Amino acid sequence: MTLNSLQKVNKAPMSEHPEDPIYPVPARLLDPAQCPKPYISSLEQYQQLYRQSIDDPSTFFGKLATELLSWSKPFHTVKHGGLDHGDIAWFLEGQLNASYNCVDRHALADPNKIAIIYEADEPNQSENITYGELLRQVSQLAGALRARGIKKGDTVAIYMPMIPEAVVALLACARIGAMHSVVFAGFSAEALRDRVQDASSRLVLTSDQGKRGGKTIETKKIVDEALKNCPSVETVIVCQRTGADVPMKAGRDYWWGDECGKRTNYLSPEPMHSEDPLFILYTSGSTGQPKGVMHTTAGYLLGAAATVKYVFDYHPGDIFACMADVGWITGHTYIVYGPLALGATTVLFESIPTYPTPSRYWELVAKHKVTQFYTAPTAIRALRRLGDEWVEGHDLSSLRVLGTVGEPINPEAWHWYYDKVGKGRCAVVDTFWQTETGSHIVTPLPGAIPTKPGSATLPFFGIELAVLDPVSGKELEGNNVTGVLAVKKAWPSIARTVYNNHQRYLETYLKPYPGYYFTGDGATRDKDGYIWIRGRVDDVINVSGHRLSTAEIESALIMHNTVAEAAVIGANDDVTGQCIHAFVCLKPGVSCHSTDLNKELVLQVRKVIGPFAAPKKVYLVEDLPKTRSGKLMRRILRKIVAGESDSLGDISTLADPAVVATLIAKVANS
Ligand code: 6R9
Repeated sequence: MTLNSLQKVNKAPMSEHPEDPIYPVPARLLDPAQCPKPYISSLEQYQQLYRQSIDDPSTFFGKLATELLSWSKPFHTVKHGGLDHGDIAWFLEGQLNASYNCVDRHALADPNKIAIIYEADEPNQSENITYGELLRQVSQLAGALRARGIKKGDTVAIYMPMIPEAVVALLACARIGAMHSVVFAGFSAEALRDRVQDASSRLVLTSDQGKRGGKTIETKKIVDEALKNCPSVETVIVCQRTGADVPMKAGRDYWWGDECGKRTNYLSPEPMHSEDPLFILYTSGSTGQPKGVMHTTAGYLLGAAATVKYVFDYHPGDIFACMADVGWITGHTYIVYGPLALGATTVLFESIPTYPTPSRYWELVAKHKVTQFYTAPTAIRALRRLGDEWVEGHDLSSLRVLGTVGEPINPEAWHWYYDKVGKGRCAVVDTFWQTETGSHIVTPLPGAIPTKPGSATLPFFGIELAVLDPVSGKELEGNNVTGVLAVKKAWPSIARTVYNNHQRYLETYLKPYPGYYFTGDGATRDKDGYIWIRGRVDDVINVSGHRLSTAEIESALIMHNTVAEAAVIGANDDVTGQCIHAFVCLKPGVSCHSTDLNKELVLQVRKVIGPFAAPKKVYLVEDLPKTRSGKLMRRILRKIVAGESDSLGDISTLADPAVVATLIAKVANS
């Protein structure tokens, strides 16, 4: 892996309000007349428990796993292995089933309790699904999967819109011990194909179409296109979202309703070992090839449940609303597994924050009396821009905890969230974590940890952080240090491997700094020991909280028949955090002045990866800045786009330093 860490760790203070006070825990949260008592209600209590979790993880997590999860066979050994050898294992002899934990035990206790509030694309179409109903639906689909030959250890791809059946799909796989591999339904046919092939998925769960923000998405058509080249797929089960007439391939495609209708309403869950895989989820890294990050059953589920309990301070009766898509890790952990493991009511939101108006989120909160609300800074920034009038006049008094995730939150957006949405009465939790960490690793606890706008604050239980010098790998002790963020010991929900490529797991996460888990993010530990995440130090771009690799976008561009070479960088963007700028060199003889070609290249990326990866700007250029050994210097492009051409640093190693002036002119004129 090549790390540009030194240049990329942004040492400038993040907060534009250095005089900002520390925000104490809102008094309302600690007032028993107004709110349930937070599980962790003082900084001292957090510190004491945190110490225990680090000094004696076996006792701490052994107790938590017994309290929060139901086991069909108890574990005896809490932890084994670690970061040195990449042989991490937790709760070794134990057996449990994730769908039992997320459905059965709550359905048995109270079948009428609402598990899912489905807030459909059109606001008047919401629907409630009880735990009893969820158990029937999960059992039926699990039975249908089995009847189609899916067994423990097989992979099932899920490419679905945000409808209740998507949640049922994850849980049905978990019920029979099949690994799910959810592919975000914004990915293109080609991206879906690559992920289906990599995981050798045997069956695909999908829908006829999708609905989002009033638009129709041709989900099944995309699946058909993808499956032209996926010999491992024997069966496709299609759920009806719109009832559209979609082509069904005889002998391969079956209707969800027909398949489930034939099955019994109860199917017993497959007992799974703690370390049996639960799912794979693809994420972008430094190379063009996405990684199938694999999570196992017990540790992941414990991380999910424990963070919903402590970070969101979930209490029985709360209504939990995470606005992410189930296609990303945030949806897996905080729409499905975490809330359902605790028997919560979870909101499944099919639409977008601005449909039909920018009040949609706040109408949803008022309508369902949401207590915990979780979204991304990009949504907060976009809504803030549209004006306060959209948030005013809605009854948001049910809210206690406001979460953010996906990228650093700038203080302006934090303040708006805290003041306008939370009315100063709610805790804002800026939760830092990753697909690979499974659940939050640096985050405030609402009743205990005072916050600073823009800081993810302090580590969650069991997370021993280190800020490392990016070059020497030495740990930077004490406060007021900036480097790369790493974790010193394995915790229950850390990913165990990259599907079919353990070597890549070791090389990406454990070998860059031996003995540590490397996050790929830069971070500062400030004078009070608070963590400020500085963004990725590898070639990953974060657009609206979506992780994209420069290499992946570049290879999509190069597939276009006019393109000789491409270099992609992340530039700052007021709404999406970062956006993509692409520098493209055309093949000899291709004219570089066509605006149509610009559009075509953007379309090319949409087609190969998906609309969310589309470059905001494409520059057609004669040459790219390269070293004499041919290494692309993206750093120079980043500086030029950021308007920092006067501080390009050493460009003497460039094969042709004259390229720089041409690029500066090109960017200035575009
Ligand atoms: C959960 C999720 C992970 C990357 C991560 C970092 C960025 C996530 C953040 C944050 C600053 C936060 N990130 N949360 N940066 N503050 N609170 O987003 O997973 O899609 O794997 O992305 O997102 O750069 O490394 P994933």
